[in-house]
Amino acid sequence: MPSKTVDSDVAAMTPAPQQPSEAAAPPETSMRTNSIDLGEIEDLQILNERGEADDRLAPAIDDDQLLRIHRVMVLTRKLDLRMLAMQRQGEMGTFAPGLGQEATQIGQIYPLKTRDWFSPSYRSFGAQLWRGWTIEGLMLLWDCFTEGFEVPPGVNDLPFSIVVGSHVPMAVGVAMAITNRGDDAVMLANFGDGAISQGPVSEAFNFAAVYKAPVVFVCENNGYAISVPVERQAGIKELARRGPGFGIPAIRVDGNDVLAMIVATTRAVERARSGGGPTLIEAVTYRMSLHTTADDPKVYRSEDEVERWKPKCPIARFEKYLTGKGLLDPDAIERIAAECEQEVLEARARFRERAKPQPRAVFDHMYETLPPELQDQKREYLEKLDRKGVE
Ligand SMILES: Cc1ncc(C[n+]2csc(CCOP(=O)(O)OP(=O)(O)O)c2C)c(N)n1
Ligand SMILES: [Mg+2]
Repeated sequence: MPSKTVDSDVAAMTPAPQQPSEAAAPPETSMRTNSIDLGEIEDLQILNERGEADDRLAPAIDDDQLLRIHRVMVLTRKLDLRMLAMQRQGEMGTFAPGLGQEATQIGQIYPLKTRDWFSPSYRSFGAQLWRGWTIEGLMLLWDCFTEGFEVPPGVNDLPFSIVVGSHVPMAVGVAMAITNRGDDAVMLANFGDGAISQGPVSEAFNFAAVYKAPVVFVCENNGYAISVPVERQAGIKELARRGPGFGIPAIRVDGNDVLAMIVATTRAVERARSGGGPTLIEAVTYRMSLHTTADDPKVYRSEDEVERWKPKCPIARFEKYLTGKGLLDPDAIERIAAECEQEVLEARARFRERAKPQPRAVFDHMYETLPPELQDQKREYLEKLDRKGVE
């Protein structure tokens, strides 16, 4: 790589070269430098904040599908806001809102076929809705009922893990198995800007590159890993740059632009399906809400920063675009929002029917055969419930 400048500290630390003989004069380019030319990385935006599309780049999607994409984005937001309210009212467990990441979610999942695989992080219920998870199932999941974690029949998704980044090597393993079986499917795994610093994610990148696994990595860069801003997470501004060092082509996408997400992911899925191996997509977005309901972001980020992201709202932007195409108008936008709200409330009623605490089941799901010390604890615990008359 050609050197551009020589950093003075590095020059000072570099041992003085031995006096060269005339014949063995070192070529100038052998001088050590820490000035690294990182090269270009592709950036993709199709819809600007005014909802105007770059027609040369916009994907050909028919009107029904565009409206379906919009509806699921709105449904995702309604579910998000409702679960937050339920948590605040004591009706929901700790949960991780995805407010502001709806385009990243629906855009990445749209190009997948039913036979493809999806390995999500915990902040992925928008994509899960698209894949066929039910709203009440997701409510059960976040309220810690084990049946909520059951993958719906016919859906090729893996359950998520809270251990940050731990699912990514497994996703690559599934992708390698797809190749070994000669199947025509791809795996898409998503994870956060914090997860990309985890060792297993680098190991997963390496395996995927070496074995040309049919996998798409989507790094949802929402600016924060709990309270750690991305600037303190990585020494590079563009996390997409992590890809090329492993031999993985990468692209940086406006994650609040659903069309750009669809185009980038479609390209990556096609590459994976045709034997071209993995792609890394960095989706640049923003976590508008809390890390989880156990978090208060006011203690580590400014209100101004959040305000600056509001005009980039992925739903408002897509609505402007669809309005410009004559597919939506203010009445339709209001009607769809009301229908989605109603859908969530009806699902909440079904959730309430099923969300019955099962105190007698607390020892049931960890071991097939309980170790002796836990058998003792279970007996004591059940006796206590009997004494208290708890069913
Ligand atoms: C291995 C591990 N370390 C720490 C945690 C605690 N933790 C939970 S979420 C999180 C931040 C992850 O940030 P990021 O990957 O950016 O995803 P985001 O939450 O922003 O979607 C951390 C540190 C964990 N769950 N697992
Ligand atoms: Mg993050």
